[in-house]
Amino acid sequence: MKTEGGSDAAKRRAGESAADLVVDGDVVGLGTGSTAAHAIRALGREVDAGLDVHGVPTSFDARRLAREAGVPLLALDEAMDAGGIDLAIDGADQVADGDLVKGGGAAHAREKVVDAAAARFVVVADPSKEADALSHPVPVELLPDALPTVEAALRAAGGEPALRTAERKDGPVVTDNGNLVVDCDFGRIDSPEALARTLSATPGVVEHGLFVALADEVHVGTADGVRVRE
Ligand code: ABF
Repeated sequence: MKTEGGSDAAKRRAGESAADLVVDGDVVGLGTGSTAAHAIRALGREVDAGLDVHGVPTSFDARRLAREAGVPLLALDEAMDAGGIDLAIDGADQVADGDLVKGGGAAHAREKVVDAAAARFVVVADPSKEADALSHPVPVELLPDALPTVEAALRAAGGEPALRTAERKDGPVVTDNGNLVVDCDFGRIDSPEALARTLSATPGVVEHGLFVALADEVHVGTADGVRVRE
């Protein structure tokens, strides 16, 4: 089976490789997307086999999948009270030198909160996500009323914003948080850190999809195995 952006077998190898890192008693951040979904299903099988683990979902979709897979869940505040998140496993739209573009699933605001809170953040990807430099359009979640001012700020920062629209109905994509998303094309991003600072400082921006220096390791599923980059 082929899925957009890479083979499902490679995504499965990456997801299962990251799930193998989980040990008894861990609290695990559960990412969004088809690669992280393989990790969630693998954790569900481990739970069936007796592993004591709790998940903290990064989205409505991750929560629903974890419930189906039988992974017990904690809310973020419960997880922090219980000692924090040991490991987060999450996908990416593009990976370059450990920096990421995320947000293809419009879940990057919660993903960043959970992934950044984790003691260890493991990215799962297939080779189609790897690049020498980030160039994927950057998803930007914003307050609906701020659309015109945020679009103007993004253009002033050298980007070309496009409001993300829903595939199955007329109108824009609405995030789990009730906000809009624009995908902003900046071309090749030579300084992700500087751009991340600019985006974070823009009034009305809730969160952007640049994850700079957050990942601890990247598990890339390949045709016959997994490459781990630290
Ligand atoms: C989420 O899902 C997003 O942050 C990222 O954009 C996307 C990756 O999806 P997939 O694993 O399906 O390619 O992690």
